[in-house]
Amino acid sequence: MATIETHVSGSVLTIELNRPARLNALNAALLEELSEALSAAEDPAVRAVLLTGRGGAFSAGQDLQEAGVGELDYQEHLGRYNRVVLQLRRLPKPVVAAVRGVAAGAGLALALACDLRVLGRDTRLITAFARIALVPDSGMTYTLPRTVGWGRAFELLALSPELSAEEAQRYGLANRVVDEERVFEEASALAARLAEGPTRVFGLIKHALDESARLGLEEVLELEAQLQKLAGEGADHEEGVRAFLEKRAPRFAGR
Ligand code: T3D
Repeated sequence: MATIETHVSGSVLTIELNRPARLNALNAALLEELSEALSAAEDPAVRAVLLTGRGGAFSAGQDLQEAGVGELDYQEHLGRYNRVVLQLRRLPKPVVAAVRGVAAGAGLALALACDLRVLGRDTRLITAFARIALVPDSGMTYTLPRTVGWGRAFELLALSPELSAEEAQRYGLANRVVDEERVFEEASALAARLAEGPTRVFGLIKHALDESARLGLEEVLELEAQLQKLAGEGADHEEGVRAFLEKRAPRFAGR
């Protein structure tokens, strides 16, 4: 693929945005290839995904130099973004974002659609949309207020400050902050650790969290009961309990 690089190490699929000269700005070709790579992540042999950007940035969002921006067919244009956001959220396995340098606009939205984010100490997060008089898209009005709260979300979206990694961590947007040169290593280690976990249950947890955002308490309790039945019937649950009783570390198969 021209704009995306992928490689598999163990059960971790790494997907790298590969347009470093433009800070991995997103264009139609990249979004198509990203979608293809995320489809490949559905392979049961893949138990965690690492999303990163080549060079000094995660992604500067929509490629503003791409021919046609401003006269786009928005249905088709945003359809490409929406598809990858839904793929990230619906993938029943954890996705870790390794965010170096800067994540802006839809680039930040992609990072927010991942399950965990590792940032470098010098990484900047910028919602960016309002800077060019656009409303947020790619799910940012869903993910951002649910992470940072309503009041902060409006400020970040309207004033679009450069948020430092330290602030991002305080706001709950970063799970880990490490030295810039250790971001990939730390995120890879996290993905590898998750890939040894109960993958199917991670998928159920992800589903439960996403659904809880739109359900009332009674419905959440009902959903938890349904998901617990599925988890309880899984081979990993049996292995987890057996390992506990035998006083050893569990060996989860992801089922
Ligand atoms: O209409 C729609 O498309 C709807 C969908 C919208 C989705 C969105 O994502 S909207 C938001 C789009 N993104 C932005 O507005 C961010 C634009 N970029 C910046 O503000 C800055 O570049 C950064 C704050 C991200 C980084 O600043 P800095 O100083 O570290 O780097 P730089 O010098 O500005 O950029 C380096 C190069 O990357 C530069 O190219 P050059 O001059 O060296 O040839 C710059 O033009 C290029 N670049 C950076 N961002 C983009 C980009 N090229 C195309 N598109 C970009 N988004």
